[in-house]
Amino acid sequence: MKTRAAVAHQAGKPLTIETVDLEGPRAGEVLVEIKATGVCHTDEFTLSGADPEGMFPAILGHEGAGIVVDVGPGVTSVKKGDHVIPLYTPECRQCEYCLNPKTNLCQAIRSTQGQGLMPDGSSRFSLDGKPVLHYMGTSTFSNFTVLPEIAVAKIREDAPFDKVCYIGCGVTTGIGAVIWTAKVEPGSKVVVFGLGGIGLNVIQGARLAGADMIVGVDLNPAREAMARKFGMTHFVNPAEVGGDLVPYLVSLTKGGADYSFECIGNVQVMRQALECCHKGWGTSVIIGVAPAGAEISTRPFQLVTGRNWRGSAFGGARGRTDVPKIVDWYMEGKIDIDSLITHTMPLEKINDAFELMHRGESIRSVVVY
Ligand code: NAD
Ligand code: AHE
Ligand code: ZN
Repeated sequence: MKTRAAVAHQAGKPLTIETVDLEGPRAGEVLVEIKATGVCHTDEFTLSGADPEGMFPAILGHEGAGIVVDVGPGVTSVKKGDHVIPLYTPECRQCEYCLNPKTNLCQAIRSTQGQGLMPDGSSRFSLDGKPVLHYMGTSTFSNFTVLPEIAVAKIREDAPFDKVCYIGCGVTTGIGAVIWTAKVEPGSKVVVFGLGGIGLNVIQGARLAGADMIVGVDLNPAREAMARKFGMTHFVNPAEVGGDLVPYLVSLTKGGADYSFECIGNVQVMRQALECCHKGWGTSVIIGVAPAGAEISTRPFQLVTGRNWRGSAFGGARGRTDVPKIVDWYMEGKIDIDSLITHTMPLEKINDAFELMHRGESIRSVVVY
């Protein structure tokens, strides 16, 4: 079949809207009509050329929602007409990782996914007879996409696609990092670095977890109002702190953060996020994705004296199990998604979403097909 898609032909160049060829689903795969997709900073990261796994031409996008329109042989867990959210972290429920409660990082299809291919090693997308690569196993910047059955979460049918698509990455990543990765306890002091599409969801998660103090750190003063609405109690703009940010935050939190979260992808900030944690027990969670070649550093003494450094992918969520629950939380009014979706646009205007992000004007842009 033919499908409209935004194609990334080259790093650093705008996406181009094209009609591409899409092969139907093979065994264990499903064809999904994407109804809406968010644009995450990770899409911009890969498009910029900073992703060591970035390959072109590809169809980016990993924060979608849609409807199953066809299934390949052997598919049993979803059927035509089901509403689904694509999962860049699948859940096969069989691999060594899925069977270990300590991780959500299903590895069943990770190696082919990282090469922009379906699990059988081929691409379903092509243009003028030449293959176009998948991205993060999802390629939601295409109106129709093919996914492995283990990479879709079935969701309730009354959930609006143009809102719950954000659960496909940002919402789950931010809230999940608080409740599943860090397991923040009531009364905690939390510091969040970067108040964009992820950091604001960390703030929302910290409020849900019952944190007492939620400090937000961002260079963009326009982030303060939205962050306060989501539960931030103190705002810090590093550009306005005279001197070193770390002692400032340690003093503000009266000894250091119980938990900090880096939601930017900046290795210098990652160090600050670790070092502002409380001696003896503070835990810092890296969520931000850093460019190829970047490395983190700190004095090992920071860890010897009880600070913990960890990371979180997709908020520690097991997609097929946890994503439908988060959709329920949204539908029950327990979490806010609507306020964070600051812009919507048709696929033809998708490059505007990247411009708005660069200018710091959007929290989340959502493309509606
Ligand atoms: P975003 O662009 O919406 O937000 C980033 C925020 O950081 C902005 O508000 C910006 O003003 C702020 N910022 C930039 N530099 C700063 C600095 N030096 N100090 C303080 N604030 C600064 O991006 P996003 O969509 O929220 O994504 C954030 C990061 O999380 C990205 O690196 C993205 O790739 C990553 N991410 C990771 C996962 C995961 O599973 N680990 C999932 C989604 C996104
Ligand atoms: N490809 C990059 C790393 C990108 C990365 O860390 N991706 C996150 C999700 S970001 C979503 O917005 C993730 O889940 N990583 C786990 C995984 O297995 O990819 C690189 O550095 O090579
Ligand atoms: Zn993302």
